[in-house]
Amino acid sequence: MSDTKYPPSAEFAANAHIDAAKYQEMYDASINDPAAFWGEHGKRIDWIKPFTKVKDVSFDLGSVAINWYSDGTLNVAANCIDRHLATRSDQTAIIWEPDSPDEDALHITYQQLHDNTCRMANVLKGLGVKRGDRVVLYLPMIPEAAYAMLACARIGAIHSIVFAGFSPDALGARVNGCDAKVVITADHAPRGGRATKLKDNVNQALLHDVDDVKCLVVKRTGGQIAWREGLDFWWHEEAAKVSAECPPEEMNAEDPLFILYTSGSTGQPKGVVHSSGGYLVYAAMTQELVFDYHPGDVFWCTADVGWVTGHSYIVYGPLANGATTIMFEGVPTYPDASRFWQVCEKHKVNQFYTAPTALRALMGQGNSFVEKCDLSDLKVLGTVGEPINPEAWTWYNEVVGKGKCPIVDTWWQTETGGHLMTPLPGATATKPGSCTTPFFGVQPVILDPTSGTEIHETEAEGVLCIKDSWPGQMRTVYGDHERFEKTYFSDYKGYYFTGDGCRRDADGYYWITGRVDDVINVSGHRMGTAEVESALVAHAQVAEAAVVGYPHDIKGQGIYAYVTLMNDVEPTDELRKELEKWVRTEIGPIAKPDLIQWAPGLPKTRSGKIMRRILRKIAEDDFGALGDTSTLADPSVVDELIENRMNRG
Ligand code: 6R9
Repeated sequence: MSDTKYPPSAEFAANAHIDAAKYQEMYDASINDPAAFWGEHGKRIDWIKPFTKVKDVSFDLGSVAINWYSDGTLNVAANCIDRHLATRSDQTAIIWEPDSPDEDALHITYQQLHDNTCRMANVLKGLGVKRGDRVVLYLPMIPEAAYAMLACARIGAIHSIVFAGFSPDALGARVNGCDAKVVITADHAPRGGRATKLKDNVNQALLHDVDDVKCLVVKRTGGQIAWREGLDFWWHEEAAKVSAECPPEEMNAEDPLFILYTSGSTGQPKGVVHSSGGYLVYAAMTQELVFDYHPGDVFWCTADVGWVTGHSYIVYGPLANGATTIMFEGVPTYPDASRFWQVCEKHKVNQFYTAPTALRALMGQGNSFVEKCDLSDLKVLGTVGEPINPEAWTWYNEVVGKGKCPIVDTWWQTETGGHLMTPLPGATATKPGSCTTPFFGVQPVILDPTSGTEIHETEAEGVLCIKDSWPGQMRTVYGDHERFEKTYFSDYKGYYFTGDGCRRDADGYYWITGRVDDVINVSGHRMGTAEVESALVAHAQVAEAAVVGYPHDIKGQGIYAYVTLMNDVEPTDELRKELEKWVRTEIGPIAKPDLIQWAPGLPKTRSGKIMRRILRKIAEDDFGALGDTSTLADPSVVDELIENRMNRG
């Protein structure tokens, strides 16, 4: 880990929203009087009925309740669209860049965004969607995804986006899980030159017990699809029948804006619920200050709207600020490894926000792909999703940013709604690999994992918790508040538990060391090992499975599965391929195991608990120090597993 510091240039700091002195002053104010601080910043957005209460929060187990601005009313879509129309109706809100560079980009103005969102809202109403109903979005990265999100917000419906890379089964579980009224999808989703048959996936998902769910279909490619007469509707046909005006519903600040499923350490993914008021204040404020966004800038977050990063930093944050935001349908390496940089040049991107896994993949292709593009408009570079290794950081800084663009390494989670720890580009001297210091109002604490007590020394290492609430915090797990309390507030009483391990250095800088639970981070995407295991054991020939992460050059972590087969089943390469395919169809391509090791036995304690610590060590090819194995029921299985390990060097 490097301790070299990279301070912002004096010129950058002078023109930034926040410099070092201002950061300190505002941070102190945010901690000393949170109600006054957030009361002031709550005014960033427009309220129909202004709030009088700012914060009403309890982290006490049994009565966890998180409320911000709770007597205020607003409409999120009106904040992201209508309030800009007087001054920016002709300004581009969304630049859509298609998968193939041969297809034209679209520039969608705020007025067009208004009209299309209203049409979508009216179509949804026509399909019977009412305030409080759930709508599932299963869409490519196309403008209709933003219209659909904002249309739900406009009529007070709750959206739940399912990443288009998820399988029909995963989609079905999420449609069922929130009892959705309508699914919005597209015929096919082009990505990296290949097309996913989204509508067919929806049909398969709805074969279960929700086959009366209506489906609104966007025509993206005109590809072949199976139609369910009476249940399926073309977006372009319905849009032509409705008005481009739809009055925004007056919503309470605490009314849910969306549900987003995310992986945890146990069981199936949980539906993270975000609020309307607090979430929007927090997304808007972080988008402006963390990226030092100024009016007229072009902002590009390369995430997919299926992840929280896309929610907060493609749609809600930028649009609440009246920004120009890019929505990119493709992948970084198609048609070749210069795609990102060509898009930056073409649209004169000022702030660019991506994931370390993408940077590592592109770095491996050599500098020429970057150097042939004009990146002179770039001002700020951001990363998110996993710790960034200093090599990738340095490459990003020197080759992409030419040493003149501050890098903001933003640490946050689906649960947090927006950035919690991050540099501010005009204020913070960065260190490669550190997410540096907390955002306003955020109080990170490091706890001793065994005693659960707070470590007060500056230099510390342990589990990362947050002491008090911030407006963007998730409010509950959809339909299961008890699970919310148990997951985040029960291990360390009185704190929000992040699930991450963390080190604080002598300068008070924070370094995320990775998950301390059974969640692995594959290419910046969260995967519960339990989910992959339950997919594997659902296969008729699998008796038992244990899944762990291991270091992977590009993905950060790869998925390593130990599989015990049923008696009499031959372990063959064919079966290995079949299991890989099985997991792809059960969950989706991102869950496919990278390595599958046949395990005649798994190391278990006498009480039957799988000793994952040992499996992790073997998967890491670091079995010299396995620690105490004396509690194992049968220590000999370990030698067998080491002997046949799949990751060698
Ligand atoms: C936004 C997002 C959250 C988990 C989080 C942590 C890891 C995210 C990071 C980072 C180190 C960063 N993580 N950003 N680790 N440095 N800058 O990624 O949300 O998908 O919920 O993942 O990702 O482990 O706990 P989500």
